[in-house]
Amino acid sequence: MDLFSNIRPAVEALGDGAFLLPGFADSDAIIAEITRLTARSPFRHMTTPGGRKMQVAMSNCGRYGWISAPTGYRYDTTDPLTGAPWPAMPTAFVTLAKQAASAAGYSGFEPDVCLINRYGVGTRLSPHIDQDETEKSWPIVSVSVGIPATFQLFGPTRSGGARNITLHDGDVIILGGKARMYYHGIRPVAAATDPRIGALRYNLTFRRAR
Ligand code: MD3
Ligand code: FE
Repeated sequence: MDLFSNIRPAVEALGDGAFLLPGFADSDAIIAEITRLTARSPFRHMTTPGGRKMQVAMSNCGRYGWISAPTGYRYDTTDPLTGAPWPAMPTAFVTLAKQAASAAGYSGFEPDVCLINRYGVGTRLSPHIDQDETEKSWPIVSVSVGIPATFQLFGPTRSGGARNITLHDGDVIILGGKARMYYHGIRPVAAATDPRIGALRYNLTFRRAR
């Protein structure tokens, strides 16, 4: 313990390379950026390779965007909805992701993707592993905004059951190490209201795709 512990962010180790930074992010500024970014590349419900529409509405910013399509999952520099490149990643987003990664012990993180997820009440994200990135050794940095959600963190398989972690407005989690390849999902979002955005939750995931 030193005299400066009060100005260091709280870092809660969740085990296996996962960390929680409660309230680390300035969600007011993030909401303003999401509004601006999604005026250019709007939220849309992507179709899975199995032919189902995803409940989560998505967009991206950065050099690459994550896309689900009937032909499969991929990262692409072009937004298939607009035919244009994804909007550039705001410098404030890059700084936030780098600082969060550093606080969790992952220095040198340079994200080239920011996937922007939008959840309404009842929206869920089924357990999955994020494995479409060429470079899988970098962590993923996740930022939650708006109404809370229950995040489920399984292990390398779904059979061992999950830890339930409530993610609140401004919370950041960093998934590195072994946890980077763990199954995870979001439980159906419970009814709640955020004074700025209403009954919505946004999540940013900063990734290194290539
Ligand atoms: C654990 N998003 O976009 S973020 C996703 O809240 C995704 O929108 C959720 O899962 C959301 O792929 C959860 C937290 C997260 C992100 C990546 C992970 C947890 C992770 C990668 C490995 C393990
Ligand atoms: Fe994921």
